[in-house]
Amino acid sequence: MTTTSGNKTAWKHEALYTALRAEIGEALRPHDPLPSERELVARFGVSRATVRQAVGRLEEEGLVYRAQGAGTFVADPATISKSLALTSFSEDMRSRRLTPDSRLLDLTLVPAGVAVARELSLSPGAEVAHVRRLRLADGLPMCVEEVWLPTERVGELDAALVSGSLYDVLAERGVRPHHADQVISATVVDADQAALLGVAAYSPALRVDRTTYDGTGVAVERAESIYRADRYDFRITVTRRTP
Ligand code: 16G
Repeated sequence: MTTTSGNKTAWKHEALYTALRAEIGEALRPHDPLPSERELVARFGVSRATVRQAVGRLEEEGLVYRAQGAGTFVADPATISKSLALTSFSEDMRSRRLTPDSRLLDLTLVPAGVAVARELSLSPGAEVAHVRRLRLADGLPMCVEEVWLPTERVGELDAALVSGSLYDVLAERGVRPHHADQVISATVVDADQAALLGVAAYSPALRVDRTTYDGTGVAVERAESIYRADRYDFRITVTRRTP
């Protein structure tokens, strides 16, 4: 009994989700409002919970976005919305059904230097692997990413290892990014970044500086990512404090 009704609910969810995805791809344009919850309940003969589940899934996939008090709208597919969960570039892209890829621009062992050493709590002379990559989504350049990793904490890296997900490589070595301090700021791209990203020099970009820590609070990565502002944004849920 329970299984049959469970299956029925799952089937209704899938049918509604598929119908909405099709509608988003065909009839609706970016920033158009999605039909209201009540309308969807009536049209598809499903419960409110099913509607919320299907719309929630579309939101997770970045296909729609919610505006507080105004409703749910079709997202602009040219923009990737990044939540503030600690995820990797590869995870972000895959969750949006895009294929992540990288072009390695530099992989060298260098002394940390004063600025990186301060972030990673190392001595300035300590060895770090410097990895600079162009990150792509479905073949389109999305971001230029530079990371500095303390070799004494994460081990040696080679080109083959950083061609895929760096966080997967770290996980295989038992290094698990747990939390990070991030600063997001506005910037413009220089000539080199512009050529890599396929935009004009001085185009707007989002710069994200991240220091990543493992579960014990030890810094394992310093990263600086420059994202094309026309293809990327950050989504933050803010909650009002109750007195
Ligand atoms: C994200 C991280 C970056 C990390 C990379 C790993 C931000 C701002 N930066 O781009 O610090 O090195 O993911 O991605 O989120 P990967 O596992 O796909 O190589």
